[in-house]
Amino acid sequence: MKPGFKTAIVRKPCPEMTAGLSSASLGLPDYSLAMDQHAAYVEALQNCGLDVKVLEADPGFPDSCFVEDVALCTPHGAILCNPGAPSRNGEKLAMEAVLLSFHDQIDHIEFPGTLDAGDVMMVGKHFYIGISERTNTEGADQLIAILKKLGKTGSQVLLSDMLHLKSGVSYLEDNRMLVTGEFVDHPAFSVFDTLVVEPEEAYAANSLWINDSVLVPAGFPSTLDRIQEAGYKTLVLDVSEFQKLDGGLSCLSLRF
Ligand code: CIR
Repeated sequence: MKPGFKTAIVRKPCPEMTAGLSSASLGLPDYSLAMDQHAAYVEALQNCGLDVKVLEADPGFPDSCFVEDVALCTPHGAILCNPGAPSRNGEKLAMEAVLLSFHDQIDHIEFPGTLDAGDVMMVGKHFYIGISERTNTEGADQLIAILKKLGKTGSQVLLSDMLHLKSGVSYLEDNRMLVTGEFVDHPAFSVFDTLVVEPEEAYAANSLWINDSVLVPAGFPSTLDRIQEAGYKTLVLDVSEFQKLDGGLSCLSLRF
């Protein structure tokens, strides 16, 4: 069954985002343009029928607009992650309070486990968990135990190149998945119909299904064509300033 999201949580970028983590070599983000792009992103989520809770910018954490990494929201409960980058770990404190405004209780990933939810991809009741520089096997094992309690399952996928699992694979529902790089022909995803994203457009593998629409980053025409040919309604969004920090469309929100 498709998830049918009702709510999203986002956090505005802060001027300090120029000090965010990056491996992209695309230059520093322009804060003012990032704010405009973020506002357009919020509007797109609203156009997909979501009620969007917009959190104020947190200048103490340059990467804090990438809320996806800090929590995992499932249809049956929320989990506070333990982000693997030291400069981002403290983002979880503010997010805990936000999650508790939606849930009576939440679960936690704790040291020595680390887990960024950018490494977690939900496919119905099953969750694929990337083992990356941010997410370790202890974190993944803790998450699998929590998921079991919630009536769900999880499995681990070892990453070699990507920052996060969802940097290279996105589930578009209906058994269909966008894949690029190390995930093309990956045995973990062999049961899915895959739409392969060419290496030149690898960033667009992080496109985002929301309630039968797919948000696609601007500037990746062949991936856009492929998604449209598969029958999806698409919304194209320019997120260039977040790409400069290795962040994509999924990273900018929590959806549940
Ligand atoms: C980071 O390196 O943590 C941020 N600059 C980008 C996070 C992107 N998040 C994601 O892929 N889920």
